[in-house]
Order: sequence, then C-alpha cells, then structure tokens
Amino acid sequence: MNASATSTSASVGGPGLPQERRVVTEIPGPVSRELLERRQRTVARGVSHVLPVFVTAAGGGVLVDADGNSLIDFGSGIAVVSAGNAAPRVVERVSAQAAQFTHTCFMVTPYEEYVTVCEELARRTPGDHEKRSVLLNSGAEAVENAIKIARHATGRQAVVAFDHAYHGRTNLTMALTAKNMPYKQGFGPFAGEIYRAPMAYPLRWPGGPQACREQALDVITGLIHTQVGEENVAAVIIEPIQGEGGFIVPPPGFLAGLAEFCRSYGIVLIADEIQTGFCRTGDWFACEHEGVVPDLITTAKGIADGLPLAGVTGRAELMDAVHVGGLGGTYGGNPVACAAALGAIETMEAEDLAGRARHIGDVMLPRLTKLAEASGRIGEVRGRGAMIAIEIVEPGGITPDPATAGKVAKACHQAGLVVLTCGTFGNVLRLLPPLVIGDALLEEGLSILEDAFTAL
Ligand code: PLZ
Repeated sequence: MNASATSTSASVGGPGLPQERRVVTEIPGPVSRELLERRQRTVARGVSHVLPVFVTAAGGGVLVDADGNSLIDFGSGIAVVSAGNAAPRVVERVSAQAAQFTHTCFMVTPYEEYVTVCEELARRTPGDHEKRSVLLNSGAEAVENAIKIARHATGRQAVVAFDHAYHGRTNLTMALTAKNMPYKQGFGPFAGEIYRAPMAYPLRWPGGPQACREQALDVITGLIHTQVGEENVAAVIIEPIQGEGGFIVPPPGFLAGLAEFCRSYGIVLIADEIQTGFCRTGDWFACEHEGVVPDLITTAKGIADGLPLAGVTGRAELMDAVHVGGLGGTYGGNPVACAAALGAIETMEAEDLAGRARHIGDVMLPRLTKLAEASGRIGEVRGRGAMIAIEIVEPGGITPDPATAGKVAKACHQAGLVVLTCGTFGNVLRLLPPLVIGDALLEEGLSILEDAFTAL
C-alpha cells in the first residue's frame, strides 16, 4: 500500500512529491546507465550532462530519477524552475491552453496571452517609463534581438561586453560570451563589432576590492573612448550578477556608474537578466537592488518555469524604432509558453518568492561563511538571494582550484544533491535551488556540501 502510494505520487511530480532525499542505488543507477548507453548511440556528443541521472518526476526541492532516487535540487535546471517544477498554477494554465490551441504564430493571428505577458513584463521590470516587449524562444535569441534593436535605434554598430560574460551559443551571442572552452572553440568566425572590457570582479581586481568600482569604471570608459569611440557604441550589455562566468557580483555603485556613463553618451544599456531575473536574487530583477533602470532588459529561464520563452523589454522609443516586420519568429511567444509564464508569475506573486529567495540567502550565507573559515579552500562566498556561489582556490592565495570544485560537486552528486559548477576557471560551485524548496531540504543540502569539504 505504501509502495503504491509512493509510486503514484512519484509518477506525477510537482510539490506533492515526497520532499525527501532518498538514495536507493549508486548514482547514476542501473536504469539511468542503460538510458545513457542509448543516449550515446543517438544523441550528439557535444551536448553534455552535469549528472546523468534520467529524471522521471520533479517538484518542490527534489528530482526523482528512473532508479527511484530522490535528489535534492540545488540547480533548478540552471535557474529556471524558480516557481518549482510542475508548479500547480503552471500545470493548470498549460493544460488548459494546450487543450484550447497550441499555436497560431503571433505574426499571423495574435492571441491575448502574449499581450498579457508583455503587460506583466512592463509592470515587473525596473522603471516606470513607457515600455514595449517582444517575446522569443531562448535567452540567446533575446540577446540577439536586444542587440538588433539597440543598433537599429541608435544607428551605431559597436557593442561592449565584459570579461566573464555569458550571453549564449548562437553566432552573435558566442561573440559576446567571453569563455572559449567549451562555448566558442572551433566555432568561429564570430560576429564583428564586439569589444570586450574588464569586469569589476572584486576578488580578482588587481588593485584590490576596495578600489575595484572606481578603477574598473575608469578602465572601461577609457577603453571605450580610446579604442571604440563613444559615438560608435550602440550598446553596453552586462549581467547585473554574472552567471556562467562565476556568479560575479560587481561592487555597489558599479552598475549605477556604468548606467550614468551610457546615459551621457546615448549608449543603450542592456541588462541581461536571463539568469538573475524573476525573483532569483530576492527582487523581481537584480538591477533593482542597485536602483539601476536599464534601457533594455533580456529575460528567459525563470519567466516560464521551464517552457521555452524569452523576452526583450525596454523603452518604447527604442523598441518601436524598429520597422513593422523587423522583429519576430515562428514560435516566439508561443501560447502554451505564455500560459506557463502567467502561471509562474502568479506563483511568484502569490507565494512571495522574492521573499523566499532572500530567506534562502539568509540560510545559506552564514553556514557557507563558516564553512569558508574552516576549510581554507574557499576564496569567497558571494551572491544574492537564492543565487549563491563559493569560489574554490588553492590554500593561502586565490589561485583557482577547479579540480577541488569538481571533486566537491561529484561528492555531492553521489550523496544525492544536485549542484552545478561555473566560472571562467571552472572553480566555482553555484547554488540555485528552486525558490519553493523547504527549509529542511535546504539545510540538508548544505550539510551534504559541508561533508563534501570535510572529506577532502
Ligand atoms: N544570458 C545571463 O545565463 C543561459 C547556459 C547553459 P539560453 N545560461 C545557461 C549552457 O551551457 O548552454 C544564459 C544566461 C545569460 C543568456 C543565456 C542564454 O540563454 O536560453 O540558454 O539561450
């Protein structure tokens, strides 16, 4: 009786899944290993896995795999299922929409859901100016469109991106992404008129963290002046907290200084909030924390709880500079994905997930700070809300130690905790639980992480 109750709930998913860690096989287990073999024969090698357990259900703070293991989720599918996997409001709206109609193409015959998502974007993103949005399928596509819009609106071509930036894997966004392996190696030539500036990375700023804000702004604006010319710059694009590059949090006032510089030269400031947006950092958008109002903002990931949806939202005069027919795509703003977004946004509002994100940060930071003091291998604990990372370094300095980061991640996986790594040097462990995770699982996940360090 007990077993059938478990298997019924395990086959459904959502928050009703037992919120427990349960490791019943080695990880990955035999069923996952068999599926992995099938995968090797048919799926391209270039697509990698952090942890090759095949998932059959997920919800709240857990992922259940084909072998019956229940893993604690500190990854959220890379910061996507913030509202929780198979969140009830999302499931309900998606099911109803799929039964109603699945596609017309908004460019052929429009539908209300697209408009409602754009209204929500206008309401939730920073700034009370007049806004417009366009909906797309992926983060990379949103970034591509933001650049198209900025170039069209300004009549300029140059775009400035930063060290450690990640903006996607398409041709233009590869050019914006900083890291070569694995994203760019062998995939050139890349798009032109992209310029790279140093990032205000306090831990690694040559002049030290105290001088970072002022010196970084000097170097960046100087570089733009001497190497590009302010009047040639269409846009500066920045992640308010860098994601794949290592959860790099710039010093307070840096983003505001950058925004001020952009404003004085008519440069479009694009905030890439694809990873930081939708309550992840404890506000609806990470820019809010700094009081910065970007001209354009790109969103994806958390917006639709896992269905493919992305957006560019920005000042009406910039967005509407583009001629009729200049923006679009077959699937952009698909009605089922829009229904998911409305369910996810409703969940964030109803369950105060921004508040939950702040709470998650409040639980994590003290424990991780203590861990850093004890371990001697953690150069920095940083992040905001439920976007927290630990940067692993060789003892006594700040030399990146990706091998230890990999070892800790692997130990966590074996124990049934999904954690991800990131960083230009591959030495950062990042923690991105669903915002709906319960406190017991959160604390248990942190204990597993601590044990992994103790075992080193
Ligand atoms: N901008 C800030 O974080 C996606 C990439 C995973 P897509 N980050 C996860 C991988 O290895 O491909 C991301 C991001 C920021 C843009 C993107 C791109 O979003 O939806 O993956 O295209």
